[in-house]
Amino acid sequence: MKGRRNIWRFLPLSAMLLLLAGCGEQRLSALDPMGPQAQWILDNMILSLYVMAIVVIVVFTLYFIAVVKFRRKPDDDELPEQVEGSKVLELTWTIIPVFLLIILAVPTIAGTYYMAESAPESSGSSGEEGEEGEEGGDAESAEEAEEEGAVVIDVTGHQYWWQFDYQEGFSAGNEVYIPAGEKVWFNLTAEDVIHSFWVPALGGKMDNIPGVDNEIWLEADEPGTYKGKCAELCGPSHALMDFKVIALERDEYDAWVEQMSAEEPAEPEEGSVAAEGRQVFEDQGCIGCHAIGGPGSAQGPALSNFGDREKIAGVIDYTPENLEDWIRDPQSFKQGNNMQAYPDMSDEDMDAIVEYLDSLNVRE
Ligand code: HEC
Ligand SMILES: [Cu+2]
Repeated sequence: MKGRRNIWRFLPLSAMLLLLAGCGEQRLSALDPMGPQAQWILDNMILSLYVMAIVVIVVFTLYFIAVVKFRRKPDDDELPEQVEGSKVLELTWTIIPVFLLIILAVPTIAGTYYMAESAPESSGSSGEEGEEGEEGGDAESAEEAEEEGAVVIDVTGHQYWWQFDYQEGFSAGNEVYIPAGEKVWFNLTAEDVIHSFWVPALGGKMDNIPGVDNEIWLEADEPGTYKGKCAELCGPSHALMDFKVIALERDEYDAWVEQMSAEEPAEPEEGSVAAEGRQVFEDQGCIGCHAIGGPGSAQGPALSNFGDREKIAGVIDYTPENLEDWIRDPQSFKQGNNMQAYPDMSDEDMDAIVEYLDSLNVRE
């Protein structure tokens, strides 16, 4: 059974795998699930594939039998017997699809509830405390999840970056850290237009809608990096609105949170190039859009741990040259993004700023 399953997995997908072959260890495939929700989605896809395959095989077999058996033969010159209607046939092709639909519906509905599960032990409470704010039941269930010790992260979609606000009061841009092996809850909303939060290897997608609070949970079986995408066309750089989910062992995650929520983010050593960069960062107004330490802002991604980033702005390889090019001309990388350009910054200031940003690391 297992072996056969693998064939089903690979046959229709070989073309897709070829397309993805250049991507390396990106973990961007819904066909290679790394968490329980993604596993459920794949299992259901395979089940539907079986059902559809059976229908196709049966229908086409009957069709070809009919074509061959009842074709006109050389000495046929009379009309065959003309029949109209058949109760048996009508019943058969009504009842069989009903069974097939039940086979699909039962797991689909069960799975929908499984995925829509809002939080541990949240059932039945939405009536009483729902008055507090406009958020209604979702925010409340997330609160309860937090009480249970579950990690709850607020996710805001912006053209074209992701803001991740943690309950501990700090913010992370474009790369979200979670503990592996447990359900993590994401409260989804958007600042400007509709975006959609999708980490194919971990689970389903859910829209980020301005003024609406959506909720989704994801779980990563193992520590690792999982690529995420915006899955709702949101403007010219929609396709570049990538992010990463970085799952850590629980103790590493706790250490990371502790670092990120430090009262005072570590200041660069006095007199160093990085300290100079810190000054330029303030003088040039970068600080107005980019938080370093503490809560984030809607103007631009928090850069508190920028030195740990694997990518710049979600899509550009992290190198000093690319960082400089980004600061000088962000539009050349992501058309229509909202960062101010600094084409005329002196090389000295630029080097200092690049050094400073690179010094902002929280992980060893
Ligand atoms: C008007 C607000 C604004 C100002 C001022 C600004 N930025 Fe940005 N910056 C943004 C926005 C918005 C993005 C996200 C762009 C995107 O990906 O769509 C961004 C992205 C970035 C990124 C990539 C972040 C990531 O998560 O990978 C870096 C690095 C950066 N800015 C550095 C700077 C520096 C250095 C300055 C000052 C010289 C600066 N920014 C000034 C708005 C601003
Ligand atoms: Cu988007």
